[in-house]
Amino acid sequence: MKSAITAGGAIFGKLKALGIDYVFANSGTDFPPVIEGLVEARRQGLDLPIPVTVPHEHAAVSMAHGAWQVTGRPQAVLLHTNVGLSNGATGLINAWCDQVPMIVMSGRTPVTEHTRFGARTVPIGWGQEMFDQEALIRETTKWHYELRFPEQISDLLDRAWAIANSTPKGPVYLSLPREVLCEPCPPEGLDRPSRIAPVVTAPEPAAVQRAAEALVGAERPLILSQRGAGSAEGFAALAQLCDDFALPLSHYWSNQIALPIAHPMQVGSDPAPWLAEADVVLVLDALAPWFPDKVTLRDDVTVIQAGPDPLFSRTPVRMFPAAITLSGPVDGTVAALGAAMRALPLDAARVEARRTVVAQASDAARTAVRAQAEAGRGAPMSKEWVALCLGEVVKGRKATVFHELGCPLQPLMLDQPDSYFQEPHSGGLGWGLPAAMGAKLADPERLVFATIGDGSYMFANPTACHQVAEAQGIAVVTLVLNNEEWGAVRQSVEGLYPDGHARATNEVPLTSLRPSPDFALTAAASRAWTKTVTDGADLPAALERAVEAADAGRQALLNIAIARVT
Ligand SMILES: Cc1ncc(C[n+]2csc(CCOP(=O)(O)OP(=O)(O)O)c2C)c(N)n1
Ligand SMILES: [Mg+2]
Repeated sequence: MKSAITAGGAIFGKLKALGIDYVFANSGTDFPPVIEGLVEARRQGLDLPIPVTVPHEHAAVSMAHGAWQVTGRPQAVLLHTNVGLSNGATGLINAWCDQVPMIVMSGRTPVTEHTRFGARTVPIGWGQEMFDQEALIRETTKWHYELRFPEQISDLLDRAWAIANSTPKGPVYLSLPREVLCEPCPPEGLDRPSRIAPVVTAPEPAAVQRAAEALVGAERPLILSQRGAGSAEGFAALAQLCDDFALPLSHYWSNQIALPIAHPMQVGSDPAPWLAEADVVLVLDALAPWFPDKVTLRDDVTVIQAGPDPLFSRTPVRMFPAAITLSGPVDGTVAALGAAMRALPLDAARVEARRTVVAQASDAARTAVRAQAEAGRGAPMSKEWVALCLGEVVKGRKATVFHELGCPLQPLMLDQPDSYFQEPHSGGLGWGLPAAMGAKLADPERLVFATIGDGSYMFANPTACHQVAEAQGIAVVTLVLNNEEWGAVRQSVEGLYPDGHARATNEVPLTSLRPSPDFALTAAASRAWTKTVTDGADLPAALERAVEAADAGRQALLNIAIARVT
């Protein structure tokens, strides 16, 4: 890059130099220097990220989220002033909760009323002004700032990128006043990667040693994992660790897998019976590792908490004990723990005895999961049956299943580290479909499914999503698990008031989504391949056809009739 360029375009060049492939954008009157600058940058022959027009901001942020999950490459989002940012704020709550790095920017309405180039030209210039626009996302970003001068672009984005990628990772935000975007930006620094290296933390060696001694000496150890093993290497290392030391692992409310579901040490989604007897519990990147209202641990239990932010310091109330705390990315911690544990003397007989017990329980749990899933094969069918069928279809393929009130984890029987992503524990619905789309866009060879409830599908702004999928050739397969209600809300009412008034009614108020729209028509409006499936017996064939459509490059949607759970 030799000559100055409009600041709005300079940002794109710098983002590419930082390794960003996509800018998910939803534009407005703050964008003229961005759009003009983008074309100027193209004409200068600069290497630029691909700008993707996304007609809803929640979808834009969620696409960046999903793209990062399958590639490990952070992406950027560019929104319109305060109004675009507030529409994207739920996506940021999700990215924050899941520790997903991304650079989010939004315009700032012009601060000048006349004379200066870029000053206010329409009434929204006044209407969108805020005293503190950053307040909208302050709690859900690691760093936030406003661009004051065009020559700051390179250095500020270096800093933003490095902070987003530091342990624990997370989103950052930069607001972009229109007058600054209109100014020429000097070329220095715009074409080089960040001069600032991200911080990667590692657990204290003494703490690793104590944790290793506790785990090797344990009679009844247990691992609870919610957010996977950190990387493919971490996944393999954790499987080896569980194998070598016969360590049972439970996927309690997990939104990624840490161990293949068929692994003999994978004991399912309910840790309660294991927790009650455990003498050492390794909590591996788990925000809410058990249900304190229902679970009583042994008095002499040693709880080890490990993860990028093992005490989840930005969560106000979280009192789970931590006798030993291991701070750092999960893969590094697993490697360090493994090395320390293998250096210690081992009671091999005890490990082998435990292996037999755990493997039997693991096997029995899988058999029960399968039987329950098969029993849900009717018309309408269960979510578990859909999961079982989907698991068969993806076997042997490079595939990822996104879940938002969708296919439950256990019957899917997945075995790859990046094969499953569930909505973050923040639960800002509308994430599943666009996250799956972001993943498919960033890794088109991958077979990608969005398995989502009918409520979640509507939260996703489906018309916007299908429009983007068609425009960008994103051949994602959407499975709408349609029970014609917000089942989770109804079940929550019935859980809190099991003998209550609401439960006694035929239709619990504020939870019904009847009459259900014909979602196949919503997707067909953007020329998706679609089918409605009402009988479980027809599902395997329908899934095969949907996958064929996706393999041929066309988005597909199955609207699947799901039985209400009582
Ligand atoms: C943005 C947002 N609004 C509301 C909620 C509250 N909520 C949690 S689960 C749920 C219902 C989900 O319905 P659906 O996707 O159809 O799944 P189901 O429970 O019926 O299987 C709602 C509304 C939320 N989590 N996020
Ligand atoms: Mg539903």
